[in-house]
Amino acid sequence: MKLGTVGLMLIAIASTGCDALAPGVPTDDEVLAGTIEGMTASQVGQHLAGDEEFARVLGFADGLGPIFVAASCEQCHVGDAKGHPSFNLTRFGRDVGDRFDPMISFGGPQLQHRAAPGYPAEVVPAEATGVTRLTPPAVTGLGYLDAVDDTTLIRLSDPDDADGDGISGRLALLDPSELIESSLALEASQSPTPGSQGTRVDGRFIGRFGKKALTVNLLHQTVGAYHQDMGLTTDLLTEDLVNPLAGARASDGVADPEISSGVVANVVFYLKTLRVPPRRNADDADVRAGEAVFEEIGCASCHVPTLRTGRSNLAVLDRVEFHPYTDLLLHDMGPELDDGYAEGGAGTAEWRTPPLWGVSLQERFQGGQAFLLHDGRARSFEEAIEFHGGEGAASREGFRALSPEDRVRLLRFLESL
Ligand code: HEC
Ligand code: HEC
Ligand SMILES: [Ca+2]
Ligand SMILES: [Ca+2]
Ligand SMILES: [Ca+2]
Repeated sequence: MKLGTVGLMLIAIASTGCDALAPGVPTDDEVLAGTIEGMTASQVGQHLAGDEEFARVLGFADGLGPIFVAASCEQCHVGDAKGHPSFNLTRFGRDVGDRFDPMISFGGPQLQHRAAPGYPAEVVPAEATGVTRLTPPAVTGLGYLDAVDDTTLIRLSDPDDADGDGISGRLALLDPSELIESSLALEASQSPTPGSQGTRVDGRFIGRFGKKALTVNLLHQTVGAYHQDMGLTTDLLTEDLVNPLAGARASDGVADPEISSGVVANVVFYLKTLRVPPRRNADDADVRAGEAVFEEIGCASCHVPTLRTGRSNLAVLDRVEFHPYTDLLLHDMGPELDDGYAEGGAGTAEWRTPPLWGVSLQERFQGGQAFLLHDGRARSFEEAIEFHGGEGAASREGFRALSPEDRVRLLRFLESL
């Protein structure tokens, strides 16, 4: 967990004297983790309780598995930051003409490549036509994104490109399921304005978290992570995940649910109340000029600089303006980023715009080298921009056409995020 990393560094400094402070030690505005300011003492208490669960390493006696990917949230989301590609999740499926088949009978769509002793782990079947690898995203600032009203997302979307700018952000529309409806109902029961989330569009629900916007809120995302990434059951997903190719349904012998609703609530609260990654040098002249370039060449059409939350039962998240640099919508990014894998409301080339806040703080947590885009394939901002095809192609052309000075300014701006 965050205190772990920073704490160890501080111990190292204390034992070697102040000279060690020079390089490598993050200052407060470089550390991602931390609480939103202005919370009550009891809210900070719940945040810390959730932090502990987020970091907790679970074992087979706790219900880990029988098949799983990692043993704690924090193993993938180290320091609440973007993770290293060695912790990528793998998902697969196949194109069967009229639709994309998630290959449930082969253990799809998500690969669990680890298993309890004596139990068979999964492998990607040869029949899969689409395989995608997903790098763990940072989890900071997500409470703000969770608190945005559906109506804001509906207003931002432009599926038919009515304004003719070549960009047609789409809502990720998810077919109703018991899991989605219970996740929405549970959250709505705590909200002052039930209905700010859970709007039905053509009978379907709006996805907002995950790289293809597969989940409707942080509760849905959290129970899904426990289940799919760790093999842990909860009140909302009560049946253990098994390898369908393992023959008879083996149980892990641990009573379900393995994770209590109290723990889930604390983890969700933790995610909701992680602060926004701090900016650096935001008032620098080049950085400001770079932000203007970012808008001029159309980056800001998808990486929307400013959003506002709706009503929230948490005062710190109630109707506040914030700067995520995302529209939370799906965009067709062209063949450049098409892994042949579709899920939820998103096609194979579609990805939800990732927030850019904190984007330049991540490499420290990824082993000193940045791994950008959904699978970590880009090692620099320039490389990431070069992969922008489809709806992103016009802004890529805009980037290529920049004068050397403006290009540097744009990069300075990204480095300030
Ligand atoms: C094996 C690695 C791994 C583990 C373990 C894991 N995650 Fe994740 N997490 C990911 C990846 C990869 C994604 C992107 C998934 C997607 O796009 O659907 C993700 C996505 C998320 C998101 C959505 C972020 C966003 O911006 O949309 C949240 C929130 C999250 N995880 C929380 C958790 C919590 C809470 C746990 C523990 C219960 C957990 N994760 C366990 C790898 C992991
Ligand atoms: C059409 C919408 C759109 C436009 C326009 C756009 N982006 Fe993106 N951007 C995305 C999407 C979607 C992704 C995620 C793609 C993926 O993960 O494969 C992304 C990813 C990125 C990333 C990597 C983020 C990360 O966490 O890995 C950076 C950096 C970035 N964009 C910067 C820019 C810049 C700079 C511009 C303008 C030159 C721009 N984008 C224009 C949609 C857009
Ligand atoms: Ca289990
Ligand atoms: Ca599986
Ligand atoms: Ca069990």
